[in-house]
Amino acid sequence: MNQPQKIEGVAVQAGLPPFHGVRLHWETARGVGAIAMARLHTSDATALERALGALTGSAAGSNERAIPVGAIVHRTLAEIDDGIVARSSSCSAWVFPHGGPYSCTCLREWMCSRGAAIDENPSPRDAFPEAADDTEAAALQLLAHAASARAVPLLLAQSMCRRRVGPGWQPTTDDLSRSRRLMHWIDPPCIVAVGQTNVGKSSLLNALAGRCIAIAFDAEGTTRDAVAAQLTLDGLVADWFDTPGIRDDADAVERAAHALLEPLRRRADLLIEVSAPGKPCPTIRTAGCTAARLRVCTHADRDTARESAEAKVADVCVSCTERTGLDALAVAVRRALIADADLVCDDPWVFQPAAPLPNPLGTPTHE
Ligand SMILES: Nc1nc2c(ncn2[C@@H]2O[C@H](COP(=O)(O)OP(=O)(O)O)[C@@H](O)[C@H]2O)c(=O)[nH]1
Ligand SMILES: [Mg+2]
Repeated sequence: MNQPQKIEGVAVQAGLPPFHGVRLHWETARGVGAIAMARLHTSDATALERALGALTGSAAGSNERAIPVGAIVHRTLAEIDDGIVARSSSCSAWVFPHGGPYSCTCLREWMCSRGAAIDENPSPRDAFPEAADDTEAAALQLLAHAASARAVPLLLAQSMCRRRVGPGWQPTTDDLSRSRRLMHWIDPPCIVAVGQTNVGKSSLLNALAGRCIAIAFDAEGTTRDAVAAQLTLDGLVADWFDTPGIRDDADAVERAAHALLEPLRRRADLLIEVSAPGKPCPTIRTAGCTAARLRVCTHADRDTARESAEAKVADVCVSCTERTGLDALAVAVRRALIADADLVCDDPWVFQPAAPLPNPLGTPTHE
């Protein structure tokens, strides 16, 4: 009964798949990334040995390629990818494959088809048993999902912040609002650019991205669907949506595209109201839209631009063709979403679970 046998070069108990008893949790930021993080944990060290053996093609126990506690090694992963395996304790290990969504999906399916159980929502303490306290565990869990690198120092400081204010600290409404804004470092905020046709909305996205994502052309109605890209603006990773221009004589297709965009505008964290000299941004009334707003005037390269009514009321003036004003725009965007004061406040950040919403228009192109 249950004699050891060889499957794919790995000693396993007959009848038991190699990942039997192993829980798998992906701790990775949404979107495309360089490196993904998966955590394997069990209540039984032999089960983990067996799983790691199967994953890395090394036999458990006797094999010299077995991975001892504390080791960090580079291995082939199920002949799907290669990556780093770190054995953090007898019952848990981290696997760091490449972050491409396709190879991550293949690896996850490979492990699940061999008996691994997906851990959908482990508590921070379960996910990070090595953390010194609950705050550090929660901070590490958010860190693993953080889209923006600027989250790192702030998250790492949280354990000390908590100790400083003591156990009796109660967050005020301002603390909760600040904490919500700080979550933009974790889940990319949704930024939607709106305005008349031909003011430079598509050119603005292209200028910010540094490449052609949206077609910019001086025929009205060129952008008929929302086009999205993930941009990093003053260190803040954000999903930027370019939308069709608003005009009175829109045809049926354009009007339908606008109706489809209503949920996107409602979901926006920031509306960029784009104008150009002589072309103000129409008033955008969206029921239930609580987004912050930023007024951007394009065509700053034109001689008369500065004197225009649109430039005078704009928060930022840019030239998409000369690429001027883009850094100031990036800072203004970050400030509209996360205030400067939020960055220097040393009171605790009250964490909410990272729960990224799927993009209504699919995964944006990654910048
Ligand atoms: N000179 C100048 N031309 C611009 C600027 N922004 C956009 N344009 C031009 O304006 C036209 C319309 O731009 P587009 O981005 O398609 O506008 P959209 O309809 O709002 O998306 C194109 O010919 C662009 O090259 C700018 O800042 N300066
Ligand atoms: Mg356009």
